[in-house]
Amino acid sequence: MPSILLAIHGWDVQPWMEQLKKALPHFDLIQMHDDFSPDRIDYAVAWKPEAGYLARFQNLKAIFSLGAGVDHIMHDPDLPKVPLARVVDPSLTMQMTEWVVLQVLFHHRQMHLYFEQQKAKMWRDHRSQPSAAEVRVGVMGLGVLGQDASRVLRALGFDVAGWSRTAKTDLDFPCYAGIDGLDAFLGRTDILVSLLPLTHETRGLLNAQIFAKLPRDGRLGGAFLINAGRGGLQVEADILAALDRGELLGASLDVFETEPLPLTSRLWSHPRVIVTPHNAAISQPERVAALVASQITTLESGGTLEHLVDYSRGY
Ligand code: NDP
Ligand code: OXD
Repeated sequence: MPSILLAIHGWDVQPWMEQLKKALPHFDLIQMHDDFSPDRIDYAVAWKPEAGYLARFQNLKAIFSLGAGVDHIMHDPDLPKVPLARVVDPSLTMQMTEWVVLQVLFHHRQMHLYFEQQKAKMWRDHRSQPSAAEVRVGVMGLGVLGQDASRVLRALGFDVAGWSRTAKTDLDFPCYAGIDGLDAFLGRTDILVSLLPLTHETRGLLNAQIFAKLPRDGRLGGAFLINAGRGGLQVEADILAALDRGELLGASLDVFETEPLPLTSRLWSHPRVIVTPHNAAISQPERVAALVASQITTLESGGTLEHLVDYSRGY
């Protein structure tokens, strides 16, 4: 009977155990604290495993990230180089699109201002509201999540462009690629949305130099940052400084350099920052366990895995 190890930190293991048992009734499910021989393990399902932990399983055939991102696994220098698959789930994608659209609309419709006014019982229409078509949204990362968010933002009428590592020729909106395309992309972006993976190339990318290149003369009167990729993409001190200088007029952040966001962070109380607790799109055990089960069943019957991570790219 093949064995699956649940290498899960920071999440409740029980729902994963229950759903995997349901989806793979003929597999042995093993938890980290169980007494077992490492040679027995065929597969690992993982969320934030400790560095070095997976190296002891000599007969591992594949690792399944329980999230769409894999930086929480890839950071391990001793990671066994077996196929690593990640989550691609239409329901998770839709959750992320909802979150991104909510944040874009929040800034587009100047909701900070109206929340403040409501507190003061003030009835005041500030200035004409630009139409979505007048607002330039720039989506960094045109993968599964970035493309879906772009699709819905475009359906709402926003003037969307995208940026990715490699050039895209099959998308029907302006796309920029690589470092060479970055300045032109930023120069036409009022609302910057980051849906990038965290890799050695993207770490710290959302920094002061980038914010300084965002236009201040757009119809919203300045630029906004929205990041749901990973906290390691952003330099939080630079975000706060850019907000203080007016280079950024607002920010929506779901991910942080340190999670949970420390109580001492000024981001918590900044009047122009929206903080959500890394829950823009959550992996649901009942859905993700079924996807993992289908991948394992395919592999066991001689097929190939989908949604594999490219170790050389880091995502
Ligand atoms: P994909 O792998 O499908 O897409 C990644 C995109 O980023 C691709 O378009 C890729 O370019 C681009 N990219 C990667 N490196 C670079 C670079 N150096 N410069 C420019 N572009 C780059 O990932 P997903 O869309 O599925 O997910 C994106 C991230 O979202 C995840 O890695 C995870 O960190 C985060 N996430 C956050 C969640 C949350 O709740 N906050 C939930 C789920 C995911 P190319 O197209 O050329 O390959
Ligand atoms: C993910 C996440 O990567 O939840 O799926 O952040």
